[in-house]
Amino acid sequence: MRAGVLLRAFVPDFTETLLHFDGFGPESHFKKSAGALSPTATVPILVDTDARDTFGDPLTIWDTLAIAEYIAEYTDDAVWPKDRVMRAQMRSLCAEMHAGFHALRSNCPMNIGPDLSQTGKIIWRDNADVRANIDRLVAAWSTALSRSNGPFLGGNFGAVDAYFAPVVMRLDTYGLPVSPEMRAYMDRVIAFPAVADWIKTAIETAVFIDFEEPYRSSPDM
Ligand SMILES: N[C@@H](CCC(=O)N[C@@H](CS)C(=O)NCC(=O)O)C(=O)O
Repeated sequence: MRAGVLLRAFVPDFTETLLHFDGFGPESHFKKSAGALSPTATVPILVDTDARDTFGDPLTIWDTLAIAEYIAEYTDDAVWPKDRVMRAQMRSLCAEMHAGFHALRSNCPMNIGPDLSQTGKIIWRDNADVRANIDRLVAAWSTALSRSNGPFLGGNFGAVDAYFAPVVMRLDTYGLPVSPEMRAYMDRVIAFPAVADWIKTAIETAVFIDFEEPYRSSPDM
């Protein structure tokens, strides 16, 4: 989602290819397709067909943070705040999200579309680590919004908001308790055109994958 949102927000011309998660084993279509493009066989993968690597092959970038930085350089746009101090703070938040919030990410796998608020109530009740992750989000977002004056964490929509978009989706899908200030930020992220378009594509192309959906037995529930 993060790379897809960044491309939609900042790159006028790109093609998106969806690799369905049919499995993560070496024989899966996903692993074979991703492995043909990237040394880690994970997504996202950005291929810049206009740029060549040292072997003359199209340039491939296989990590979200590296993709965000590449888009920032390539577009010379406001992927990061112009202010150096603010830029360092937004980069810190991105790194924190990239490497942290494990309880929220593992207990609440991102799922666009279904209402999993009943599941969210049980997760909230039983999982102190998830509650601690959300406490940290309250502090992080509130501090960033008051420093930048909003409407997004670093002022204008940027890499840090794309980074937190999957977190916003988890809080929303699982109906986890958030402050009014967080809810207002979440609504602004969800309504931002690049995010709204990514969500629309996700819903249109959704396939039910049981091993990715621990809380549903079918697409209808
Ligand atoms: N460091 C990478 C992690 C990428 C990653 O783990 N992607 C997941 C999907 S969100 C994946 O491809 N998983 C397949 C697997 O682990 O085999 C990034 O954030 O870009």
